[in-house]
Amino acid sequence: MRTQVAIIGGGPSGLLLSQLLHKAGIETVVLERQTRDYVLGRIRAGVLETGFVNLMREAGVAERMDAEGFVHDGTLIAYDNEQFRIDFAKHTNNHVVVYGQTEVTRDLYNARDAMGGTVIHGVSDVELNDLTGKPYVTFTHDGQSKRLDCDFIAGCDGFHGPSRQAIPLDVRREYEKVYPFGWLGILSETPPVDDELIYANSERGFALCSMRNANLSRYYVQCSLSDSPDDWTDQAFWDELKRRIPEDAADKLITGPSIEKSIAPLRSFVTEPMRYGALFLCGDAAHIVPPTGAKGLNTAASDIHYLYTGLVQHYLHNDSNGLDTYSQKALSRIWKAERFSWWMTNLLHRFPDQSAFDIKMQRADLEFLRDNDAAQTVLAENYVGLPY
Ligand code: RFL
Ligand code: PHB
Repeated sequence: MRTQVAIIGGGPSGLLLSQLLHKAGIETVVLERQTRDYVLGRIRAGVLETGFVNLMREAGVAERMDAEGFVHDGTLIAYDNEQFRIDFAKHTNNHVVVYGQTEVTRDLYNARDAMGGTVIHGVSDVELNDLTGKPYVTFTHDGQSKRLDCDFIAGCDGFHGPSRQAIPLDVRREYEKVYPFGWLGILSETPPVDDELIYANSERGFALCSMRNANLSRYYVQCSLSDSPDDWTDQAFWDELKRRIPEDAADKLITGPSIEKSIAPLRSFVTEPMRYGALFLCGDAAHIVPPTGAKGLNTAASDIHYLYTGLVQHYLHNDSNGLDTYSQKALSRIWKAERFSWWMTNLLHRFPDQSAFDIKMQRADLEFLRDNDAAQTVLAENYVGLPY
């Protein structure tokens, strides 16, 4: 088999890249380890920056998102029993769109089917070969060994995939911070407690009220890394959430059975460089943020934007500049999203080793943010997404 761009991983990064390139007349083959149902069963991000929304439009897959996504012009920040609002519209003239990653992925799969794109599910033993010469990917499918020759490889295979590991250790540099807690999340078929998201700092730990649609809510509480979802009954979850959000929100919270419950660890991680020879890393394969700023999926999208424009320049205009500057441009934006997610995580969580002084600093940071327009602008600009 031969293609122009071999894409490893059929999550949102790989599918979006494949769809954009196909529309520009560039051939791709996507290799995905899991079944489609498995990929669609993963409940992850829910907040899209305008840059992501625009890429979905450019890819011709925005119809349902434009009809069903919710535009959010602001967000609520709560601490103790107080609450204030960051007005994105006022500070940035911009907004975010609430539309689940599951739906984004479903729309992308449907578009790939409609265009006859090649997505091969159930591959194993993926190996990346001859990255600085004539690149090719080998893998097993249906019990047979296969070889895919290509010009370029896009490593869109998430944090645990093989692409990042294919960059030699003497070239690769990794930066990591692991946080001493996780997020326990539940999905429930209940109306959201508010029209906007509530990020809450409480003395019992962080909580977040989010949503997917008018009758589907997503809630999180900071939990211990040693907890398992089975330790938490639905009732225990709702009781704990209510203790961490302002009283009026707790009073109007509508609870119900959870339809999904999981724990995600929190990590900041960046690998440099994001290009090695013919290999380009995108999304979680290259970097991870803690979910506090809703940046995971959105940083994946900015990588895809830079790689897609670089590949179009290369194939359609015989210009390699976009590919040559990919790593530098992508990383420059990634580090700012890393900083924002790290800052928001520090602002809103309780840390096991936090001193009384540290808690006062956090409180001062929150009060400054509540009272200061410039500080609110900084948060709003980062939250709606820095320009590409
Ligand atoms: P993905 O979504 O992990 O997709 C990678 C794909 O590669 C496949 N793969 C392989 N394919 C072939 N061969 C192999 N050897 C392979 N190894 C892996 C995988 O099966 C998968 O289909 O990465 P991508 O596309 O870069 O997208 C990134 C986003 O998924 C991610 O940034 C966000 O979901 C992060 N994230 C969240 N982000 C937010 O903005 N808000 C959230 O609330 C939020 N919650 C989360 C999250 C990530 C989580 N992870 C990674 C466990 C919750 C969780 C639990
Ligand atoms: C979500 O809805 O899953 C969500 C929203 C905002 C975040 C993280 C997760 O910061």
